[in-house]
Amino acid sequence: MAAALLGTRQTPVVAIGSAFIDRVPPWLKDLAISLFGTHDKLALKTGILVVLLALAALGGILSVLRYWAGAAVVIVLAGVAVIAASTRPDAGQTGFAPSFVAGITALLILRLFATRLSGLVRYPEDGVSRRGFLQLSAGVTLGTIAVGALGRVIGGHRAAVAEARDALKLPLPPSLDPPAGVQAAGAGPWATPNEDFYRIDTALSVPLIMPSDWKLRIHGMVDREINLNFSDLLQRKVVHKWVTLTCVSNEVGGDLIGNALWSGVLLKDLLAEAGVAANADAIKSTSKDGFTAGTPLSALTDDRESMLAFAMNGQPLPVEHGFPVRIVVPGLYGYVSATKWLAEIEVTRFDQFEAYWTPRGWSEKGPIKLSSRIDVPRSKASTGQVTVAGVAWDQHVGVSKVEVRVDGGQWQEAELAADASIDTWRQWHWTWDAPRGNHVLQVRAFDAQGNPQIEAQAPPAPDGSTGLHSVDIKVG
Ligand SMILES: Nc1nc2c(c(=O)[nH]1)N[C@H]1C(S)=C(S)[C@@H](COP(=O)(O)O)O[C@H]1N2
Ligand SMILES: [Mo]
Repeated sequence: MAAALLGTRQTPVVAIGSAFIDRVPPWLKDLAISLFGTHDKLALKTGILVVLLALAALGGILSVLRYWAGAAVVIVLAGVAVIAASTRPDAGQTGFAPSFVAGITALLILRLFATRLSGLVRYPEDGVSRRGFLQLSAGVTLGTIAVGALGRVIGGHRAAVAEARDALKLPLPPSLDPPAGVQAAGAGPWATPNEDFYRIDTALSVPLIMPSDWKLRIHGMVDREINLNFSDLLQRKVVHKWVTLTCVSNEVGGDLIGNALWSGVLLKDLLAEAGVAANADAIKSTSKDGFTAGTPLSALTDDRESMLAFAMNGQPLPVEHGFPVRIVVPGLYGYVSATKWLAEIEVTRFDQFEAYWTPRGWSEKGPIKLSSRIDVPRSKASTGQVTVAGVAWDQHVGVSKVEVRVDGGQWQEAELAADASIDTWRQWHWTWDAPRGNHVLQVRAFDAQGNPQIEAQAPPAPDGSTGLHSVDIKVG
């Protein structure tokens, strides 16, 4: 159940089984395959469960004699599962958790049984203890079956979607390599790997959509309604484009920003095909789970290549990032544009609707604000030549200059890495001859027209934070 809720495949049995498969000598693997054929995995799981039952029985017996001896068996067992789960290549950040939860649950249940059983061992004829024990056994059994079944329903659907995702053949970009020269010395990766891409949404459990079930309806103030399924979408002309997404909730210096190579179909083409009414000024996009975003039509029909994206860095969208289809609009914060698990697009007018975040205190329109961030160093440096590096962004406007200053002194121009386009962030670096002591580094950027970044501090609400990123560095 915990694995299903957390969306990880690492149940204790799967984790230990997978770790075991990776470690068995080849002859044993071959023997298992020759004995059990394609049922070798079932055989392994059965074997694990048999060993588990035997150890559980041992733990139970020990716990009646001495609770902690039984508990030790459980702790070792759960510990092995936690280690196995957290060292799997696809462990992620939550892989260890189901085994951990299993260990805690087992300890609690062992405690309940141990108290009931020790009474029964002392007074075998006592009907009350006997009934208590039987009731507990029945309760634990039923509870286990119920929770397990629920976990299987949730997890099974997720697994089916993951499998369908793995099996997709998508029109992919010719190369996943970043354009030449965009990486600045010392800065973090210019292209954000999917696993490290920030995730922000209101979905407590992610919508699980089979590509074969995905449908999009484009309607409202249009001449012709368009209905698309996933294979219709893939038949269309596909573009690949690097775009930096940013969340309006990003604090100054924050990490709710990521840069990826998106593949998809231009919204401009679809909207032209639908025939948009002259007095329409917005689209309201709705996700499978009911989130809505309101986006100015102008940002979808101009030359910025806003798209219905189905791939991210050459892979089908990860489920958390909107599988199978989301919107990507360069230059606008995610909350007004980047609808994941897209289900519907209504062409309309801003005076006709309110999108999800508007009545919750966020601005109706959300162009991204010019910002910059220091990535290295963040807290310490040694005296002498220190590389100061980071990113600056003003999507769909562009960054023309970045400056750094130390302890409020003169602004010094940093060196800019190459610009992939005005729709991505731009890296910069600057070499600092760092003297011993505590210092404050600050950065500011200028947009393509030479306007400086807003220095006044403002919080994210209602339309994006402003202020300069400062870091305190201890040099020594
Ligand atoms: N369906 C849905 N799409 C959504 C959201 C959401 O809550 N639900 N959040 C938006 C916000 S606020 C942001 S910043 C981006 C984040 O996209 P990411 O999680 O892929 O980084 O998705 C946008 N799309
Ligand atoms: Mo966001």
